[in-house]
Amino acid sequence: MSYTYFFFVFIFSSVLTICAQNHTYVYHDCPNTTTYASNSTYSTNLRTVLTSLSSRNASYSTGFQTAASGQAPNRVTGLFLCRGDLSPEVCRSCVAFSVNDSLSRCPNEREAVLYYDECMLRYSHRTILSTLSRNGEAVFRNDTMIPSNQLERFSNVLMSNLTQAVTDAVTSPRKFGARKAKFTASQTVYLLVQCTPDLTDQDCSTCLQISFNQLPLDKIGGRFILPSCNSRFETYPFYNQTAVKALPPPPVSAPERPGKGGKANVSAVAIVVPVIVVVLLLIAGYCFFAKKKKKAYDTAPSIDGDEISSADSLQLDYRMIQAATNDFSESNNIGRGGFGEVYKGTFPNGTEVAVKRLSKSSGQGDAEFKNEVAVVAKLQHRNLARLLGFCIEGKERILVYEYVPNKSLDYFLFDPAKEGQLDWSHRYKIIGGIARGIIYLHQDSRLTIIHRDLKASNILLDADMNPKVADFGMARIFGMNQTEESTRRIVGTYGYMSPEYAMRGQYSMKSDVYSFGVLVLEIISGKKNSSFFETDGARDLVTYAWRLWRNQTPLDLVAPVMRHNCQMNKVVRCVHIGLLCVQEDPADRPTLSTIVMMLSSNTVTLPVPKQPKFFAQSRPKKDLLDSEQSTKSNSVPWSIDDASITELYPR
Ligand SMILES: *[C@@H]1O[C@H](CO)[C@@H](O)[C@H](O)[C@H]1NC(C)=O
Ligand SMILES: *[C@@H]1O[C@H](CO)[C@@H](O)[C@H](O)[C@H]1NC(C)=O
Ligand SMILES: *[C@@H]1O[C@H](CO)[C@@H](O)[C@H](O)[C@H]1NC(C)=O
Ligand SMILES: *[C@@H]1O[C@H](CO)[C@@H](O)[C@H](O)[C@H]1NC(C)=O
Ligand SMILES: *[C@@H]1O[C@H](CO)[C@@H](O)[C@H](O)[C@H]1NC(C)=O
Ligand SMILES: *[C@@H]1O[C@H](CO)[C@@H](O)[C@H](O)[C@H]1NC(C)=O
Ligand SMILES: *[C@@H]1O[C@H](CO)[C@@H](O)[C@H](O)[C@H]1NC(C)=O
Ligand SMILES: CC(=O)N[C@H]1CO[C@H](CO)[C@@H](O)[C@@H]1O
Repeated sequence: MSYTYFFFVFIFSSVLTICAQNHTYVYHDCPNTTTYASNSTYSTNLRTVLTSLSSRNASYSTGFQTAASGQAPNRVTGLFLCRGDLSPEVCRSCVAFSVNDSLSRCPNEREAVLYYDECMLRYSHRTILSTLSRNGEAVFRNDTMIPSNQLERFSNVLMSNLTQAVTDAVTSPRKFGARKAKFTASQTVYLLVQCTPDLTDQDCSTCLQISFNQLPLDKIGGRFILPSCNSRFETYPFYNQTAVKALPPPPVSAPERPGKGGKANVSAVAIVVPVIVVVLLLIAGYCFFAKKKKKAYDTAPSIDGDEISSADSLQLDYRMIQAATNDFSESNNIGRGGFGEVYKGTFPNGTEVAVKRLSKSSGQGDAEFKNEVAVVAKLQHRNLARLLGFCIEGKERILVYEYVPNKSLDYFLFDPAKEGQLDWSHRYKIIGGIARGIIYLHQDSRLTIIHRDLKASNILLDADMNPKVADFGMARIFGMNQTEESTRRIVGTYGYMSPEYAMRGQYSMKSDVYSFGVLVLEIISGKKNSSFFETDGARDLVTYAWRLWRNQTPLDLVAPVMRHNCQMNKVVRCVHIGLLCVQEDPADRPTLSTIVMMLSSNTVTLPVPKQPKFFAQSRPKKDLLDSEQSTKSNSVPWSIDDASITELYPR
């Protein structure tokens, strides 16, 4: 043994350590609900598992390794999975990095999953092998949209090639598939799917279906990660294409052979030293090269931490909410919505929230409730009120939203003392913002959420009077069937409901368009559709607006408070759009993306509106969840020129 050997090993490992930096962290999940004590058996077992996973003999060449230690209840099972295209060296370096990283990110949690661009590390006290798991899943999207003229081609190419990649993965020993596909002459999309190889083909396939169904196919990049599988696509090469072509890779012998210094002696220094120099140069070159290359394919999307949401991380403590709302005190009550009372809450760190205490039982179990909340919490858009978390305490269910300071649109619009605060530019901005929020619900989120209860009191205004649509996704949270296009449970508010929804329970994106149309007319006129005082023989705002339109005096609709201070051509265009939205036949109503186009361009020619239809109801009624009988028997369809109904009721 010579000092040369130690010198060599020292230098070599320091270089390797430098090389081992920079594995791109993506996300981790380690619920602090189950923890271990630092001196416990569990802690010892976990160390054993982590040491074994990062030991020299773990199988970095297959990219997957499991390890277990101890007896239940202190048994620890762990595993790592490296991205299928990586060399054993990169895999090993990522695993070493993640093991080290786990100690600081998840210092005493019994189970954890940590994701990096190059690998995933996972451990648990449960049986995790050969089991499809969704605990700790997350979605990431690039904010940049695919241009709409390429959207169809893009999603078709992506979908068909993803399906093919899933088949490749399921049938391959490494459970890995990667492809690239051109979607225009010059643009290519790269996609990758992978399961942990312990899954059965069936589970792998199921998991990847879950994963790729959540991918945002209208964005230029995205990924969906689960402990059992993941999928990702980008419009730049983020994996090593050469390596993918060469799969399955030949088993590679353990790296770091040069340290065979056992036989070295002083006389060998003359040979060893130049070798060291050469090797160091090679390593340095490799590091340099690898870093450069990394730039080429690893300009990974900067992951927006805000996009992460998983059911567990959203669950809040009941006592904390009680404290924040002063035990739901009357003075904290800031309103009541269709689904319960809303309270203002303030957490100890000063964060203000709106706490909605659900009044109606949701008819589904805790697990489904949690899942749906997690889904709805993932819907994030500038023009949507953000769902921050939830709480379950016995039968009580609570939703926690971001607090929006300026109350809701109705509070300004219909109050003579406040309507002056909304000038034309505010109102125009609000109309556009609502439309963009709903487009996101309808198409951009990949979920197709139909709001079903759009109304002025569901449009919150932030400090700059930007609108935020609230109360979306409630049908999901309440466990209503999302696939049926017709429902017996009507959630909605008279005055805003489309005729086909109010009468037959048929809803579609076009029923939201109808409600949007009513909102636009309300925003321009400052009058409430459902408590409209008879003007010129019209009994509701929709009819009134139509009469003015027919008489070619649409500007008479404009709220007096801003009549002398608005852009007339835009106002007329908005009235026109509003009337197109409230057409009786859903097919005659434009989609929201068309509406946004109509709003933003003065050159798009709008169709001529026909006489709209408004549906009035013969008995005062608030929100209608669970009131199917009353909607069927007590309400009558009402054509606007039908004089048989003489009264209208406020909602
Ligand atoms: C879990 O973490 C949250 C936030 O970091 C903290 O407020 C809560 O007290 C923790 N719970 C436990 C049981 O440690
Ligand atoms: C671990 O246990 C030893 C004795 O068993 C004790 O002295 C030490 O303080 C413990 N350390 C921690 C961090 O609890
Ligand atoms: C590595 O080898 C040691 C000794 O042969 C063995 O105890 C350990 O379980 C091995 N680790 C793995 C991950 O195979
Ligand atoms: C392990 O993590 C600590 C910080 O948590 C860091 O200082 C150290 O360099 C890391 N070691 C390796 C080998 O990455
Ligand atoms: C994949 O993408 C290409 C375009 O590059 C397309 O022609 C092909 O149909 C897609 N589907 C499959 C299964 O390869
Ligand atoms: C890509 O893979 C090939 C073949 O495995 C390898 O020679 C090359 O170094 C890899 N490139 C990078 C940047 O890792
Ligand atoms: C989106 O993708 C582009 C290019 O593909 C990349 O430069 C950017 O960092 C990505 N942004 C996010 C937020 O992922
Ligand atoms: C993203 C990242 O972790 N970058 C680090 C890569 O490593 C160098 C040093 O090796 C750091 O300075 C960077 O911050």
